[in-house]
Amino acid sequence: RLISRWNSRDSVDLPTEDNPRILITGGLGQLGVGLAEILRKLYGTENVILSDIKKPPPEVYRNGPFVYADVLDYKNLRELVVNNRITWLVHYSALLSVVGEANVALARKINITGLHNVLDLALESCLRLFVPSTIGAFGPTSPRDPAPDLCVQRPRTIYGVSKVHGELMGEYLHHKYGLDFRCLRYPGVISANTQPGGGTTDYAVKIFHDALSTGHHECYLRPDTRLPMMHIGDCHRATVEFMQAPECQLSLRTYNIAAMSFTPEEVATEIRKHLPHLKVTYNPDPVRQTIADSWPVRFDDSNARRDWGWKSTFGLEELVSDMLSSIYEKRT
Ligand code: AKB
Repeated sequence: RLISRWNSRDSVDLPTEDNPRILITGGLGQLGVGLAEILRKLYGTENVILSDIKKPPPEVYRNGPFVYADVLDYKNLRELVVNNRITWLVHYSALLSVVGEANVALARKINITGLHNVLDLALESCLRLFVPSTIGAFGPTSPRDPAPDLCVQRPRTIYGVSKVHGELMGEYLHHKYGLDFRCLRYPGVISANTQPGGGTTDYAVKIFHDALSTGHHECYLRPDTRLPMMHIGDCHRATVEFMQAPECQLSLRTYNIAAMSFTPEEVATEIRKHLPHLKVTYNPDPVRQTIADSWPVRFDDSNARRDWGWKSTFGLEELVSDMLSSIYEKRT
């Protein structure tokens, strides 16, 4: 019996370049569950492991493997990578801009110490490592319209500082030791089924829910605050296409990706084409307004377009009709 069990290991599918085994950290945030669903369709349900420190809702357990993973616990992470033959790691654990400012010590721990664990593990285990960065990695002295891939980056939030640190550490380890580090700077991501957790761009999700429930949205930003935004479908597609891109196509390791830029007033006007009674009042919050004013109003993503063929599909019009119909369907 022992021998036959041993022999049967010959048929174990080992991960290959085209058949990765993927671990997603911080999987219960805005992006993890949706990305896992796409990756599972491409690479097989059992080959994509979602992880977090929280207990997920039952459907997450039903849809595929879910495990506990604490990015501050190196041994726990290493055990997961070794036992599951992981080859790609998508590192979504992070505190966003607003919660980060409210708890700088915790943001430093999760966003910097946690990232160091993931970088060390990726290097040790030869993983392809994806770490998202953000418009928040730019600051008031960066070019704002548009912000190019390479320019001055002096962010004024712990979130931004930790993301620039991540970009630089990943690129350093790539150049020094060949770590396959891949990083995209995401705009504000807009999704119907998942909530963002404590960011400056969160109003752009809440306004849709408010439009369909009470018909009134109180916005914490000024009506003319323009920020880069993206539909979650484009964000997931960019992430998957970038992870699949052959290394020889990448002239950079950190790319901006863009889709659209709008102000609260512009998105409200577009929503009113469907729901004319939407009322928006403005009560700017000093913390969030100062953060938003320090960020770019537009991204230059020409390098991503040239190197690995990035192209967004949702503009403001498509985003608004998709968000309204998806939220409406869920409510009825
Ligand atoms: C935030 O607002 O903090 C995030 C981001 C733009 O990175 N959504």
